[in-house]
Amino acid sequence: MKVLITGAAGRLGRASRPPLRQAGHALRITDLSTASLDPVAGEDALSGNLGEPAILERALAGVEVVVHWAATSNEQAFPLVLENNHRVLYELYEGARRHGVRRIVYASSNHAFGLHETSTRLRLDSPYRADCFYGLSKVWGEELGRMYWTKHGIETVALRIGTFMNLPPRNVRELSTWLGLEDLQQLVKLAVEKPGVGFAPVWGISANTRAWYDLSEPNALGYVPRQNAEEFAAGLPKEDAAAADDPASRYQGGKFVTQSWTPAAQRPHR
Ligand code: 15L
Repeated sequence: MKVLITGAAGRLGRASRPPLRQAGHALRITDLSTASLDPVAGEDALSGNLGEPAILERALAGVEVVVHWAATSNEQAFPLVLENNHRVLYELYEGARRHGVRRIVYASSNHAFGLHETSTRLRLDSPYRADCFYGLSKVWGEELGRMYWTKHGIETVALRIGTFMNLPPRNVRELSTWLGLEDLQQLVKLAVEKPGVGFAPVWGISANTRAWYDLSEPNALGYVPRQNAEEFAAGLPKEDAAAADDPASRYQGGKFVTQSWTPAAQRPHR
């Protein structure tokens, strides 16, 4: 299959390329012109910003499936999130219609759910609770995908990525959100290849003992994670006991929650 990978020079992009190449897919890889794509055999590289119509048209020509990692990937000033995660995503889906793309594998995020408390175990149909404008853009992106499936028959696999750093978990929160390299690679391959999924949300995390997600629930890809962050738990640096009322510990989004947060005493309603 001809597969376009956007954000192909980033952490997720780089890790996605080998399993898709090995499975025999022809890859077109794109990233901003400032990023090093380092293409190898089986990959054709295109540098540039997908927000520019000419680049988008070249990127999508002949493509059946898009794996879309390119985005603003954490909380930033709203105009930047609006440009990269809303407008460019809209252009990508409209481009997909023009070019007959069958499926978009979309990089959603745990931050679409980050204002759920850490005591909550989420199911695939749990309500969104974005923890910042970035998280909210991922809610919007998932709903965009669902709409294009119903109205235009373009499939979307929404990968709700937890924490993928291509490293062992670095703190207690990541014991819940961690996604290991092997699990990411089987997930991406399934997301590209599994036939007939329609609109399919999937938790992009490993089989973590402390997961905030109900992983016993079947998903459309048949993704069954095999790694578990818990095996690294003993080696983690000790963390000070968090204050019971610290919103970064109370809510799943952690520090994304408190980047902008009004203390109770300063709120118009308490
Ligand atoms: C995300 O969505 C971010 O893109 C990533 O940088 C991490 O911060 C991750 O979530 C996380 O929650 O650890």
